[in-house]
Amino acid sequence: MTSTVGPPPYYENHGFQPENVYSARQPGANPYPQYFTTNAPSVPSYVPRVATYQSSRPVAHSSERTCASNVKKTIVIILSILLVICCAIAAFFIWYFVENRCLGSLIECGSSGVCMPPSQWCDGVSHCPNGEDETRCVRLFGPNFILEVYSPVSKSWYPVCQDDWNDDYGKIACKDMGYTVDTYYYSRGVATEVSFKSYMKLNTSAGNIDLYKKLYSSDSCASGNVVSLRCIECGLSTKNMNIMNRIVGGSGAALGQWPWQVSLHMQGIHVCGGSIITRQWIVTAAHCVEGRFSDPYSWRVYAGILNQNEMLLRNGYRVQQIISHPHYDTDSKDNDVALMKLEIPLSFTDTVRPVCLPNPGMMFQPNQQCWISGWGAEYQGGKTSNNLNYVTVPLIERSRCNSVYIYNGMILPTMICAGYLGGGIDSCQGDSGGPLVTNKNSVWWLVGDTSWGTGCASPNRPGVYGNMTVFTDWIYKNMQANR
Ligand code: 4AZ
Repeated sequence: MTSTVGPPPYYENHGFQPENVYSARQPGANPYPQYFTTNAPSVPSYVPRVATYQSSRPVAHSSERTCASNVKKTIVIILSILLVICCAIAAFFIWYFVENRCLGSLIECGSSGVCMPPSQWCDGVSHCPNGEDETRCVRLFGPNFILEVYSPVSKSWYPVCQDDWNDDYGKIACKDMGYTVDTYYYSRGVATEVSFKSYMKLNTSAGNIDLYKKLYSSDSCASGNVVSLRCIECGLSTKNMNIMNRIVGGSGAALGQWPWQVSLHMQGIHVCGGSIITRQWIVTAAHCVEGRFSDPYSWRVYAGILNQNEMLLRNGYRVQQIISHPHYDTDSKDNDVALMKLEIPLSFTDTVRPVCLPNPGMMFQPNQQCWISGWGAEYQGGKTSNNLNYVTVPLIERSRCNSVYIYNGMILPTMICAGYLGGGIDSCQGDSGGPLVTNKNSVWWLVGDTSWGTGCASPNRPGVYGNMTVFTDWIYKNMQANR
């Protein structure tokens, strides 16, 4: 990591965006295909008849000829416009039926072509070939981890009312997000800052049925409290540091300061960084596990150690599985994120702890500072560092980072820029895959994973990080499917 300071940016967390947000969907768009009514007026097939010149007709006066020719012209223009409109309508219908394979209000299971009625989504019974109908029903919203349940019928998320809620339900919801019960932290009622129009409430008289079948939407919540759910005690750094601390050249991390930071080794050499998100799952960059680096058995993961020399004396954790983002693109570095599953779960201590994945609805403030850490080179072209370094970097607005004099349109929605346009402080070779974190509400959040940049710490060439917000849904789904 190379390290000198600049103006704060504004970054909005657009949230847990279901399915393929990284490819085509715009933030805030409905995640499910919309039903399009087919009762549009039918368009008559219209064959234009253009009068041809007849030599037997009497020769018209010059003014009559001009008038007739003007009428003809107008007819031709109107017919051309009609033809263009018909083509556009036909093209739209072709596009619509290719893109949306499910008729009516049916919802497609991923991109499988299998269609399900909304009533079968989130009902506790898996109907889709890959269980998509039961894996996206819960999410945690905002910095207070408010539990929300998705209603496929109204196509919106509702907060869960605390009335009659208990830890057993909390554990079920956590399992549905891919967490294991052993890390379950708490379910607690919190007063709502904004008053919600509707809630999801528990029907306790419904008997011993599935959680989602017990939930119903209601306009009231007697306690006025909604469920705040923590599936894992994440984002806690035991090292009480002065968060304005800054190290020129980015050196000097203390043990326990960045307890989620891991070093990923291949054949005894540090290759990339990563972040602990659960006992068994590490988030890193897809470009770290490409090609000959894709074999899980050749990797070792080191957690809770600051010094690379010390790692060589230890065994490290074996990797059981590597899941690279299916839409990762080597050239553009689009979707540069991957998951590593450890063979043996980590034991959490003061120096080995998970970072929190960002929840949708988190607004990163204009002055929000972030931190990067890693064993990367201390200058462009240098060798990796023996000690863990860290430095503070501000986020840079995507539009600014995409300007002609910075990255000229190369910053995709799956990426975030952070650093200083003046240069001097940055991540560098060997920091890849490692964390870009921020502290909000006394919790550390994983904002991004170190991905790329032109050189290191050069002016107008800030670091580029994977935008973790758009990956959280993919991460939860994969943890859930590979438990
Ligand atoms: C790398 O190759 C790398 N300056 C990481 C970060 C940056 C450049 C390169 C950003 O791992």
